[in-house]
Amino acid sequence: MGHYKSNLRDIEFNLFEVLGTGDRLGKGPFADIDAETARDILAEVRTLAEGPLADSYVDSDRNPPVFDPATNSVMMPAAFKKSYKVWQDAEWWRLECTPAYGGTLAPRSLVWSIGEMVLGANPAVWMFNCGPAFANIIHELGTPEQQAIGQLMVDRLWGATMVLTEPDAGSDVGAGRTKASRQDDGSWHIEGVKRFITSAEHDMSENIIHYVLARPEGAGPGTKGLSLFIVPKYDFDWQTGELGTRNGAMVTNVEHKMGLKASTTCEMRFGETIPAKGWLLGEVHDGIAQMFKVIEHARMMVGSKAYAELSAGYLAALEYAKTRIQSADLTRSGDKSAPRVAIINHPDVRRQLMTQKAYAEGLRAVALYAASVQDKIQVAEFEKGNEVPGGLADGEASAGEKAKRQASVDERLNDLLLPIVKGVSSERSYEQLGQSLQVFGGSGYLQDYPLEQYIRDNKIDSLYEGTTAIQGQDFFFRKIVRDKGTALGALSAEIQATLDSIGDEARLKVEGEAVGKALSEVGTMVGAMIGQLTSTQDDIRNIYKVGLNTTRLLLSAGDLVIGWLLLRQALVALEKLDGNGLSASDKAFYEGKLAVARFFANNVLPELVSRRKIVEGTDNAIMDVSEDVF
Ligand code: ST9
Ligand code: FAD
Repeated sequence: MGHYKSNLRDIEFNLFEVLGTGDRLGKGPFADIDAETARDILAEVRTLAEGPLADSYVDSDRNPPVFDPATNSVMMPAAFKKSYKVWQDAEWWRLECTPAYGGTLAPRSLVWSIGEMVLGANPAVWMFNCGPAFANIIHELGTPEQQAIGQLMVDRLWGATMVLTEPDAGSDVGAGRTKASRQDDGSWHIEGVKRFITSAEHDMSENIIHYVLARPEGAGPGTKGLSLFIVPKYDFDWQTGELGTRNGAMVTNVEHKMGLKASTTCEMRFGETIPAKGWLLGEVHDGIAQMFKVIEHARMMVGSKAYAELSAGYLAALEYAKTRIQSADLTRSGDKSAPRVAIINHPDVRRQLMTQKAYAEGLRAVALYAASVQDKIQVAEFEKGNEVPGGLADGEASAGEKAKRQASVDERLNDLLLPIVKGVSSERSYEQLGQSLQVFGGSGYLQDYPLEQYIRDNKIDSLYEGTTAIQGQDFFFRKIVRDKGTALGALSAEIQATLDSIGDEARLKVEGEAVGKALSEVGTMVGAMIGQLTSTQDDIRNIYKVGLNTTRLLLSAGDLVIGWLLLRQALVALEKLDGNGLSASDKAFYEGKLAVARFFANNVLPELVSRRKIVEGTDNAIMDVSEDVF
């Protein structure tokens, strides 16, 4: 038995009992996958995840990839290669791949459910295997000639990378200095140094396609001056895929890092010894917008990875807490001869476990909710293709127009949710994994259990794909202010609709009131921050007040959405519990949903009151002191 424990029951609960994924299956864009097939796929992926994919997780941490500077190559651990091959052979990655290249269109909520299990079992397997998903970008944005490259990437299972970061351009991608110069044959030569590039070298595919941001000669500063180039490791025949000469995109170092060691993190030098030849994606200079299509996908992946690891950590801690006997029950602590009990009986351990459960299941609920919004966008896009034109009275919106309007709200809602999925999931998962380890006592600190590796592997999630600070700023400035509150309004309306649906249900009164109060607190925080932003007209330094609160707002909005979704799940659970014929395990599962919603409402959501007060009372005191004070 490997290290990984999935929670397929909860995944299926989200998909089929709460989010309505089942209703979208077997028709429209998802005609090829009905609900039964989806359940079969999930079960098969779980078997792989808990078995052969998880098998190499520990080994590749202790025996990480080896870099050979003489040949600029990397040897992957044998055990990892075995897991990787199992995943490639299973072909479930085709659900991430456009039908144009031989994939099957699947709802994103199903794809990310599968993703959760693979990412929880062995995250590097999913990451190395992103080539087919990257190929979608070429299909969508490439020229007709370039689209052939995407097909080769899928057919030959080439690897792929996203190449943004440079030594002096991390969060500030626009500071990148890597340059591109056009050649007479229409290709480009790339020159510069990139760092921290995931999957840039390995020995598991014959070729790797790098998606590189570089600045064409004469282009302007900042992100808007960057273009996106397709730069292969080996040159190749665009029709047959036959490999040609080695291209000048070289890995010159592989980092030694805290965790996630199976995933290679590479320094890359372009055009240093031989020219690094590439092609401008779509023959248009729109690099940052094009790259954000990859980034949005990758941010979803990172958020899913983060809570997948927390979920596994929580389930491991839960199992340990039921078997580890230590100390007497608190009610008998004065009695030295009282029987010793399993630690799950101690109130403080229960507090820790229930907080972990709340965040593990709550963050899953948030990610799958975002994914279900993506499902709706997929359906809307499909229906747009089938739209019946005109023939309506003045002022009457066609079904197509209505669908279009809704699609645009859904797109904005998805945009609003992404920093929550990425930023909140990574922060809370890391924080709570510390608590999972705590449940193990000193044993958790040993390599005998997976917790210490989970924590090391998880830390990266709040750093890459935009640090939490960047997610907080994205959430407030772009997803709320620039959006003029449209998506936030749509989300608030959904939360309010759940509150309204509670009606007279006394059993969820406490939870409903807590979520209602949290909604109002977050609304007040946003209002206060918009006030601070507006007051920059009088004093530009007031922008610091906003900057002091963007992460706080992001985490608070995350708690609100978690509280809301746990409540929504509790409503479903209550209905099930009121019915007949539940198995013992289902009864416990649904009762767990009520317990966790109540716990979160009583123990976490009230914290939003003090966070709102902090936001309202923010001044510039720490911006006014000198650096020497720190
Ligand atoms: C990394 C990788 O860390 C780690 C893991 C890799 C794992 C392997 C790969 C797996 C991925 C697989 C993907 C497959 C692909 C599948 C696709 C399927 C179809 N949303 O605000 P401005 C754009 S990689 C959308 O002025 P600044 C927008 O075009 C390294 N677009 O920014 C905008 O123009 P406009 C990750 C956005 O001040 C333009 O940018 N590094 C968004 O110039 C300029 O916007 C990072 O993530 C958005 N949220 O630059 C960097 N935001 O406004 C973090 C901006 O006209 N830093 N755009 O629309 C940032 O994000 C900064 O905020 C910044 C600031 C660079 C954007
Ligand atoms: P910096 O930008 O220097 O940030 C340092 C600190 O300052 C952070 O806490 C940050 O939040 C804060 N900060 C910076 N700017 C601001 C601001 N404006 N406001 C508030 N706080 C701010 N990159 C790729 O291109 N491709 C990859 O595949 C890839 N994979 C990676 C894999 C690993 C293991 C690692 C470690 C990194 C990877 N990265 C990759 C790079 C990653 O995306 C960057 O590390 C990340 O964007 C942060 O940049 P930085 O490390 O330069 O930190």
